[in-house]
Amino acid sequence: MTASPPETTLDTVRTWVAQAERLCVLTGAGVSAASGVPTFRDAQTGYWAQFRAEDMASAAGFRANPGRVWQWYQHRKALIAAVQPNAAHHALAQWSLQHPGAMTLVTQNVDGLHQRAGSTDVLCLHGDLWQDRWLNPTCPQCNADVLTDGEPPACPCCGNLRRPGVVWFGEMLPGRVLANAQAAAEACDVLLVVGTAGVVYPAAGLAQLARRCGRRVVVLNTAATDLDSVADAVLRGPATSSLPAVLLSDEGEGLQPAVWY
Ligand code: BV8
Repeated sequence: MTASPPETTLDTVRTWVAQAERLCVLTGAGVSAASGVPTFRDAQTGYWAQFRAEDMASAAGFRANPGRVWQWYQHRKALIAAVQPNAAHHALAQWSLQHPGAMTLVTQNVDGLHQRAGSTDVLCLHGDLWQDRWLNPTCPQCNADVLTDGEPPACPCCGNLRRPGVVWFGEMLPGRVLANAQAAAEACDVLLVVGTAGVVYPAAGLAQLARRCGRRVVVLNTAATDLDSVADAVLRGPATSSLPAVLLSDEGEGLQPAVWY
């Protein structure tokens, strides 16, 4: 894709969004980066650097070492509890308020920052870091309010472990959530793909699906992604700049874009 004058691409995308009756937005870890939440593949810092995220974010990894995986999620929860949503989260929530029912927000993120910024009805493809659930089928005494104090906590009667309420690699996504996300990608006028490397499926497949249905696809990212080739336009820059510039008409005036092409 040849570079075009910054104002052309950005203004074109703004026009597409302004004319859209239905907007679908797919977000990834890059949207939370400016809040201080390491992106999924950067999340391995310090002690955790010795582990691969894919090994930690899997049922096999958890069963192999429940304590270590449980502590990794406790580490991430503590980190996320200490940060705030950023301008990207707020721009999405504000646009949705200004255009009731016109946005379907689909996220791969499990941090809950979209919801803390005020977004509602968020389709969480990969679950929720703040919701735990049982690892195995429950016994009659399994009660989330009556747990051992181990890491992970367990049912004192049958030993069933609590596990993070996220979707691990190799696990199916929640069927209704995925179906609703796919329907939104098929039916939208514009799909914004923001802050995701586009390598994790079936989430990344939403971009191809929208494209196959003749929908406008725009990728907003600080770096090249696997989905750039599917996009009608690519806005290169941080989501804290690009989303307000695209969504909020009074934003971006005189904005010095990183590069929009
Ligand atoms: C499934 C929750 C059916 C956990 C996550 C072999 C066996 C089994 C499955 C597979 C297999 N091979 C392939 C698969 C499919 C697999 C997959 O896609 N693997 C990939 C790695 C190849 N998918 C699955 O397993 C899914 N389930 O397919 O079920 C099945 C079942 C059995 C067997 C076969 C199939 C389940 C996937 C869900 C995994 N769970 N999260 C947790 O968080 O702990 S995924 C995890 O990655 C996060 O949710 C994260 O959001 C997501 C995607 O990553 P990104 O969001 O893209 O983040 P990343 O760090 O990669 O990139 C950040 C981007 O932001 C970058 O592009 C960067 O440039 C940009 N950026 C940075 N800063 C900014 C920015 N952009 C804008 N502004 C900034 N400031």
